[in-house]
Amino acid sequence: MAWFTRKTEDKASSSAEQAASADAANRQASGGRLKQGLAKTWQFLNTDVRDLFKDEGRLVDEDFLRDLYAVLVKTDMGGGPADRICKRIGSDFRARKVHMGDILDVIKVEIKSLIAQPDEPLQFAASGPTVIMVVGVNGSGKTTSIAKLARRFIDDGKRVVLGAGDTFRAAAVEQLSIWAQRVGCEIVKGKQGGDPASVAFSAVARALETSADICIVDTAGRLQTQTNLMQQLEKIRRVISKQIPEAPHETLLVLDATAGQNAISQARGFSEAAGCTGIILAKLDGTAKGGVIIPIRQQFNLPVKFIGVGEKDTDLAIFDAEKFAEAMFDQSKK
Ligand SMILES: Nc1nc2c(ncn2[C@@H]2O[C@H](COP(=O)(O)OP(=O)(O)O)[C@@H](O)[C@H]2O)c(=O)[nH]1
Ligand SMILES: [Mg+2]
Repeated sequence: MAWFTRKTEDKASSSAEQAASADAANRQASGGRLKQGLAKTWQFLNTDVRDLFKDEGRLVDEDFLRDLYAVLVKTDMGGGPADRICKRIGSDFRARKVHMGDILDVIKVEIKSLIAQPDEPLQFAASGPTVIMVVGVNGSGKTTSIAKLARRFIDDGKRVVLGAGDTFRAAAVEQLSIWAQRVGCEIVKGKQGGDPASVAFSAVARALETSADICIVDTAGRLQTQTNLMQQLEKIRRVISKQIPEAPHETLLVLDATAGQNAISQARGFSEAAGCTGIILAKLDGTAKGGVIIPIRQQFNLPVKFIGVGEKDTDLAIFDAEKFAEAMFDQSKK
């Protein structure tokens, strides 16, 4: 799967071949990154699910289902989904002796269906710069995710301009500047405490002026009040669309996977007000509660586009529901 769609003329076949092999390499690397992101969740599940079984298998009865439920909810998947999985296992296997593999196969199928989503590549502008706005609470991983996205685009031969729209915190502009230098892209900054909408405006203007492919706008995660923040995000959107009517083409909400259920209440605040088009689930590598993806997919009508699996600029993977469910329970497969 190409990780983005844009209608362009066909390339010469040699470059198409190159692209295909780069894509294959990327897929393989992204399988590795997914495992890296889910290693803690897998370690937890592998130990606790294994403990439910004896060598000769275990009888599926009320006791077993209660134990299994307790393990599943610890991944933060929520009571509803854990109950659904246990009911399915009860109805498929009740009064039979089962081995771990039998149960895992069913759990994986259920999880896949709980988190399934249509293939949702990023939307790119048909022509001119694509503008991506990144929102989320302080510390969720916005600035780092922007660096990762920029790195991905640059590796893909695109030219990127960043807008340091989190003018609320001095360190935020500095942090993004360091990343811009590291990944090799231009950055547009304003004064600390200045108007973030004017930074966003200048960043988009710069992208237009230099015919850049992508403009990514960072935003504040916290202001004096939530209302102020939402108004500010609204204003940023307005000034962006003044220059490019369809922009921002994507508004990505960054959620902190280690925040567990809190990530969900964070999402609620932003997803309505900020006009989000997708989610980046950051810091998956830092938690054994990777099951949080389930309520995130269930409770928001937003596709998960990327997952963050570490602090480096290469630690970003495209979200793939099927591979995600596999990697939660099995780290040996590609
Ligand atoms: N382990 C890990 N740490 C991350 C990830 N994404 C961000 N972080 C760290 O989380 C902290 C906050 O990230 P930052 O991008 O500054 O968040 P922001 O306030 O939303 O911009 C930093 O220390 C990052 O290095 C990730 O995917 N995995
Ligand atoms: Mg930041």
